[in-house]
Amino acid sequence: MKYDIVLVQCPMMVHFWPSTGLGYLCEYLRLHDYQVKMLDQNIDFFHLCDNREIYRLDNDNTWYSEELFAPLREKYRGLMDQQAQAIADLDAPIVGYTVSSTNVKWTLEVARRVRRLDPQRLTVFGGSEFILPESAERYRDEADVFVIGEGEETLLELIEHHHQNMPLTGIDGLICKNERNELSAFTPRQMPEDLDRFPFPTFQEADLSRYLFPNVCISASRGCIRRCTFCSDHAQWCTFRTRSADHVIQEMEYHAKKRLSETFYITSSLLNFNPVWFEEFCDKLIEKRMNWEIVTEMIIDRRMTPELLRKARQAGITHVEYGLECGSDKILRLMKKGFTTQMARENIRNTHNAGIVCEVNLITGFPGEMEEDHRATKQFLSENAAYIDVIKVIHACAVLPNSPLRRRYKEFGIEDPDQVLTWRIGAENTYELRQQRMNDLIDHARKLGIALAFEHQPTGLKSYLKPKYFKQIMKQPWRSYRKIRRIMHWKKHNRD
Ligand code: B12
Ligand code: SF4
Repeated sequence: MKYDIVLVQCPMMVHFWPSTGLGYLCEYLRLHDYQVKMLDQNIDFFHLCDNREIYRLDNDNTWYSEELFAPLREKYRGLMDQQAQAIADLDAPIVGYTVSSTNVKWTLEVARRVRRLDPQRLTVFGGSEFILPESAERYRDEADVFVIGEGEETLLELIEHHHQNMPLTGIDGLICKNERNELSAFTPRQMPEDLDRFPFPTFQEADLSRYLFPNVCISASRGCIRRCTFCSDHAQWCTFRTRSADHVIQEMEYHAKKRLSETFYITSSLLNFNPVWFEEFCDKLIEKRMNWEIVTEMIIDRRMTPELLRKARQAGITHVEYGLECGSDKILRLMKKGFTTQMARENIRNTHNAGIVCEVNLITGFPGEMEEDHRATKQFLSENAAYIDVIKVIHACAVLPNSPLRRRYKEFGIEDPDQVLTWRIGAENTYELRQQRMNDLIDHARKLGIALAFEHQPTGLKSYLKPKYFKQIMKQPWRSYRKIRRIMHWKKHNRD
């Protein structure tokens, strides 16, 4: 069979669902009558690798660090050859790879081999490693074309140009190279306002039973309405756009029918970006009486009234994750979180009281955090322990590339901003101190009997959740709720 493009995902990416990003690209190209082949070499590898431990989110450092990755490269040399051959055997003039920080090393190995096997193929890189045009410079010798940011329209135009033997220069959102290996100038693409114009991923050719979770990961919007200083979400998507409630529900209906599963993970950074949209979404779900269970992320917002949260529960939202970050109003202001501790207190209590499992994320050592701010966070946890069901992740503050914290590091007094984890502000804020505060919060939460899912250590995420229970929660979130405290290694200590 002849294809217009083959889209590849190399290891290591989560094995929970097929790639949402590639799903969108496939669907959009098919809508325009192109023949697309999606190759998930990540899930193939997951099923044949003899050490599943490397797939735990805790072990993500294996994939970042050259020292840890080198033995894998050696061990799986033969497999990489086979994967490259499988791509080269397909009759497709373009090979597109989805590249993220965790699969970049393996992708480079496979892409180099494919180029050696057939130098005529056009190699295209896109994905979360290509949020900003600077990434093209870093990987300039590894691909012919780099798609920066949202991929649907840029990739479509690229294929059209390639088909007609037209030059690729001048396509917005893309960087290509000339004969002298120089990178073309970059013009960002104007993002379409209406996200419903992109058909949702159907993964029609994928064997969904090979993935860990019984349903797909649904993306309800792109970007964020907030601009928290430590976050890089805004750099990736620039504008905030949302799909209609009907379009999201259609996707759920499609997959519920196909997979006979009623559980969904909706990721969009925030599902309650607009309470009017959110209420309409809940009303429509209640009307449908689908009995679905939804795990999602939301922002703390004063407009989330107890009534609206009760409606959310009625609509099937069983788990909500909030980026609480800390319990100090001064630090929340510096982070530009857009809420106060008072609002957080109300949202958290109302969420729990509505019968929704309330999860929070915490960050220690944000620039400016003093001992009294750290104490305020502990105080917040003490006062709200009965309503915080799970602390999902505790992070020592990281300076993420592309975040405002990285761009404006001088304003924050950060001395070595390229050290994502180990940056410092003199002796006042060091990695050791941030970790010390993280461990102190962990001890404090333990005494309060609040369950903890992950903590972020230098070796990566440390999980308190055994994978089999994680799977169980995703399968039946609400029914597993009562087991959560037993599942986590921590037991209730001091609570009533
Ligand atoms: C949901 C999510 C998750 C989910 C899983 C998502 C999934 N579908 O499997 C969970 C919670 C499991 C997760 C885990 C992790 N995540 Co995550 N996650 C996200 C989040 C919030 C949304 C991703 C998403 O679904 N987007 C929607 C789809 C439509 O967008 P997309 O995948 O980017 O694809 C578009 C473009 O990138 C482009 N594109 C993609 N591929 C290709 C390929 C080609 C050829 C072309 C042309 C274009 C193209 O076109 C697509 C359509 O427009 C993003 C942040 C964000 N808001 O985007 C972070 C994000 C992707 N995660 C990130 C990280 C670091 C992680 C972890 C490593 C964290 C950790 N330490 O454990 C893990 C491991 C992830 C992995 N590699 O497998 C980083 C990646 C950074 C990087 N440089 O790669 C991000 C960007 C967050 C951040 N700003 O730090 N994550
Ligand atoms: S941390 Fe969350 S709320 Fe803040 S900008 Fe990032 S995605 Fe949005």
